[in-house]
Amino acid sequence: MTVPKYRELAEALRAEIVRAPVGSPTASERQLAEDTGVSRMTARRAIDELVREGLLTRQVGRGTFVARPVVSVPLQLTSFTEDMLARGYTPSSSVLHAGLVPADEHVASVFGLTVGSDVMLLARLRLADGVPIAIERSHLRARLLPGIEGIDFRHESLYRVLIEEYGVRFEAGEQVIRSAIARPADAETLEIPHGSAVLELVRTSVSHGEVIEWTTSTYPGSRFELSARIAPVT
Ligand code: 16G
Repeated sequence: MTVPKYRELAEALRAEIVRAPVGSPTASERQLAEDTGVSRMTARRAIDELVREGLLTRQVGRGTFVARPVVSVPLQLTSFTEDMLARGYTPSSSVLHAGLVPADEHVASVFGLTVGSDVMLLARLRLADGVPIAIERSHLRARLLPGIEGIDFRHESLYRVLIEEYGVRFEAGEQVIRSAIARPADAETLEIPHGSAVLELVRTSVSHGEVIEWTTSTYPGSRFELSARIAPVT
């Protein structure tokens, strides 16, 4: 079965759009047709498709713009892998750092350990359909997770490993959400312009009354949004 030309073009554009800041203008039909050597009709149909998907928005007399963050996740104690799969994206990771490190004062106080105790530091770039979505820096209580420093997290979900290899299931968690400006190195890893706004989510997860995970996730503000169910005060 052959893929219609406009679909192919829409696919190529989708990859560019998810990397572009919300609100930025996209090429006009005419420009797109010229640049890619397709007919204006094909260019129009490709843009129509992306407008239908909600990735682009048309503003009469002004042009077409990148519409909204691509990934929306609920505020729940779920994993990146689960969140992305539930939204139809293919998750993947690249490991930036994995190994035991001595707890500094802050980390020690989060885990209730003495300064200098071994904790596992796992830093990963998380991607959805190959697009960088977050940098996650996880500190883990190494003493309860023997051998975790030897696990290859390129193709593994941390939460799956915790449940299946160590029997650790989280019963509670706390999440702090704050805005920040991307550190220059993070901006490069996330492929966003220097000085971009990011969301930082700091999660502390507890199992059997002990903090097991303390993770800071840094998301580009342009590619990500959070949603939460709100309930009336009882
Ligand atoms: C989520 C969690 C993060 C956790 C990760 C595990 C937030 C803000 N953070 O990204 O704390 O370490 O999932 O994902 O939601 P994984 O099981 O796919 O490795």
